[in-house]
Amino acid sequence: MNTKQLNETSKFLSYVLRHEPHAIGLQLDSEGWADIDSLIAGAAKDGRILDIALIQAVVSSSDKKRFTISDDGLRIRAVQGHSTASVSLQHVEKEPPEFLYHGTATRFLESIRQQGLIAGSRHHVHLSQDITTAIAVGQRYGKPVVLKIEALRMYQQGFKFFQAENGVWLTNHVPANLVSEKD
Ligand code: HQG
Repeated sequence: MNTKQLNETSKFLSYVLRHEPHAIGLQLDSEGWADIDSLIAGAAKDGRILDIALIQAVVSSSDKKRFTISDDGLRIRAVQGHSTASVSLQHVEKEPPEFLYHGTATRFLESIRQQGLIAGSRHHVHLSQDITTAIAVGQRYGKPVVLKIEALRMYQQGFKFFQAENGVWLTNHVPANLVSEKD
């Protein structure tokens, strides 16, 4: 198992477990769980050979702990990042720290200044507690810029915050007046 194979499989798992389970005829329950045998069978029909050892290696090597396997070893899910309507994961609601960060690309700034942060196709806006993560996230779309969110103030105003199992912070929308560019 090499890094390339792990990365490609991780991308494939993100695709079917977060966005398009139907692409391989896979059913996810409302908490995002998929049966691992069905995942392997569906992937095989699509010409992608997976086995449990490869899946376990992807789960344990994921830098962001993107996936978890159930205690009985039979099911797998992505812990956040979904866009598919078949999943409505009940994340733990939590009081956030004073500030959270969001990495984006400079070309989105004008629109963010007007609309605030919106979830787009995913179910939530994704925020991180550290700036390094935010820079890496922003870099995926162009020249990165880190935005500082007044998370605790939002919470005190009644906005809900959730934390996924892997530590990623989630909220539904961040109003423009509580976002500033981190200097
Ligand atoms: C931007 C990765 C214009 C937003 C990361 C982002 C994350 C706006 C893009 C996870 C906007 C959406 C999610 C507005 C937000 N106008 N653009 N009003 N509001 N945007 O990929 O947060 O590696 O859906 O800034 O670590 O970038 O996949 O969200 O640039 O946790 O596990 O719209 O994906 O995790 O892009 O990334 P995305 P994201 P994984």
